[in-house]
Amino acid sequence: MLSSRQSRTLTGNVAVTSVKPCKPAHVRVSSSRLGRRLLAGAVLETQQVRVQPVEFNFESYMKERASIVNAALDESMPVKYPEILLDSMRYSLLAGGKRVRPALCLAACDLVGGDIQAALPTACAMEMIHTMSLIHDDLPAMDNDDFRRGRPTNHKVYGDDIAILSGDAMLSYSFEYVARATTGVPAERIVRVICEMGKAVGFNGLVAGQVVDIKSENKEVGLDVLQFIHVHKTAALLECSVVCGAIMGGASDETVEKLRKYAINIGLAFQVIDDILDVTQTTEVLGKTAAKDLAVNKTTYPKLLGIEKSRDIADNLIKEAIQQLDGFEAAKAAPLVALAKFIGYRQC
Ligand code: GRG
Repeated sequence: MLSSRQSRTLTGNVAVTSVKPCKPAHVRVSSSRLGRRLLAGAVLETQQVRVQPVEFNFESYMKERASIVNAALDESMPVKYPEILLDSMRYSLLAGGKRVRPALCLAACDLVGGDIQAALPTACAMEMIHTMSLIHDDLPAMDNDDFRRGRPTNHKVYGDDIAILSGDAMLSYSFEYVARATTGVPAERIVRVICEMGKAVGFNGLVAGQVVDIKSENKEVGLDVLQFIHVHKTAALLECSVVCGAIMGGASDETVEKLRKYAINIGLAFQVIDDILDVTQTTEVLGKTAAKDLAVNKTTYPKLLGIEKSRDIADNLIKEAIQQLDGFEAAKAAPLVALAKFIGYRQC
């Protein structure tokens, strides 16, 4: 469903429609509506979860982290022969996006006392895996979408063949990049991270979630199946981002598992909110086609439970996530608290 403010452009010989990109986190966090919700959340959580309030500028934090990650991503993938492949990979990887997964990865490393440089290649790898999953998700054989991050999808510009292959190349490169570009970290941590990445992507993670999602289209599915889809398709990579950041930062096993619980909660909340935004936001705000779930008759949280109940579930998941941070020094936990609240109250 396209909004009237979209403009028509021509890419190659394919007529496409461009929309304004979904603005990065830092732009929207300070909007007054979200600001009020964040404030309300902070009061609630300080009463119930005992995380002490601290001064924290989320907007400038995300801006700084996104610029570190964007520079590293740009450098990680220079244009070379065959140019069409690297152009296609860079087209999607450097197209913006909120950079939530790399931010979580670096914040977890920070929280456990690590140097963020130790986790930077892993943070970039999270964005590579996320981006390749979006490229494949948008293909005609899957969700068949024309817009992503406010511009025509990869296959609309480069064709299905190159989009498939650039996703494949980006996935394999994410593993190579962690192994090759991580410095000053014991090899054992790197192996653990690569193992977590494999688990998050494959038949225990994104691919499993996507398969069940596709096979559930046009079927009546219950909350258990829907939760399986969300936990695997979306939460797995958010979990991987947090856990791998903590491992690279040298966290104890106990801390890694505490942060895993935080991440699974925000991961599930992320997709519940995504379901709500699909029916409450416009294509222009989302930077991707709105009301898509309705159009293809997908089961979602709002469809099963209604928007208000879905909103309550997301609120509780965010609250439970923040509870896992109880016991950490408040100033150090502030970025992960703010990221959880952002995920729970985002508008795109
Ligand atoms: C082989 C890894 C691999 C994947 C293939 C296609 C597929 C299997 C899985 C689909 C995974 C998918 C697209 C899940 C949706 C996750 C989601 C809610 C994406 C939106 O994330 P945002 O809002 O997007 O962070 P930006 O653009 O801001 O980065």
